[in-house]
Amino acid sequence: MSVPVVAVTRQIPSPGIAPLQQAGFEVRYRDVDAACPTAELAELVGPAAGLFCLLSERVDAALLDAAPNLRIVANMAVGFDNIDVPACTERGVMVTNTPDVLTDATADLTWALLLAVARRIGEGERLVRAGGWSGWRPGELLGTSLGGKTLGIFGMGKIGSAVARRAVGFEMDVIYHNRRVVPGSSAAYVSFADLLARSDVLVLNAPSTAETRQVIDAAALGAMKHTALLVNTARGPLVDEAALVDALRSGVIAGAGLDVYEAEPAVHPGLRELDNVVLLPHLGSATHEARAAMVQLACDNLVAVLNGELPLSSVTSLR
Ligand code: 8YV
Repeated sequence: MSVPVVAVTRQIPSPGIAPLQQAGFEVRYRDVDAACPTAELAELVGPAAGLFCLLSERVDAALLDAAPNLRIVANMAVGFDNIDVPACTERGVMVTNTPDVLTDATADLTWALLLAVARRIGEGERLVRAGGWSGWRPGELLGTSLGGKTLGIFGMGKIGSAVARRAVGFEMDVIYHNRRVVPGSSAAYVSFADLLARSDVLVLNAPSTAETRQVIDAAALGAMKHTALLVNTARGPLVDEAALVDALRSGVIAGAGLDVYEAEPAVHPGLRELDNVVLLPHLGSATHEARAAMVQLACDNLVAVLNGELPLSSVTSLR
């Protein structure tokens, strides 16, 4: 029997490709710390039965047609908006993702960003680093206290729920809006209009889909409190970035913390000019522990499917 070929699109952290080699696969490893250009991707994946890919690679019908032996696309991410799932399903290709193992890391980062915005940590750090700090002043860089304020969560899945759990320690009231009510949640379900109107801090934790695209547009921003803060650690397309720049410039809302952008790695130039926004380079799951577990889970999914077993975490269910 021939050995299955697995293509890995870019350099991955420890444990790397070891689990795939241990499984006896032939690994085509593009050991480069940069996204794989489209033309190179088709060449890399051509003979593969399994594809290990990341957010940075677009898996579409054209790529699938260039890889007729493909049986599984294992995305090293919980989000899978980079993959044309119906095109995979039509061709009998399983799609898997890496949920759970990054939930806490992403919820922690959401809070890091939330606190950075509320307490103006970016501005303070820049002041000290630039040598511009002249000593303690009672009115310097005053931020917003969180206790007793309302945290609004858009998207109450695993990450949204983990963000909500952390709010207890900050003594915030938590409300949320979701496609459906989440049984057993201690947070209160509200309409989207109420979420916008009542949140002192609005956190986005929903996937990027046709329904969530630009859910935060000029009208939504206009419905928020002037004192409100927006935090996005989900996906950039949930926010109309140009409208957000206008809202931050004109005081429609008070501040924002962004880990994700509409057209990564591009960042709207207006955002970089503003002091009331904290900008991170998509660090949600960036801990040694979470990334190692993501690599392992993506590899485990590949091993399972290529050995004729069910994957541990699939996006599609193929018959
Ligand atoms: C990943 C993420 O780092 O899992 C996701 O959906 O956004 C991040 O945790 C990134 O997608 C890597 O592919």
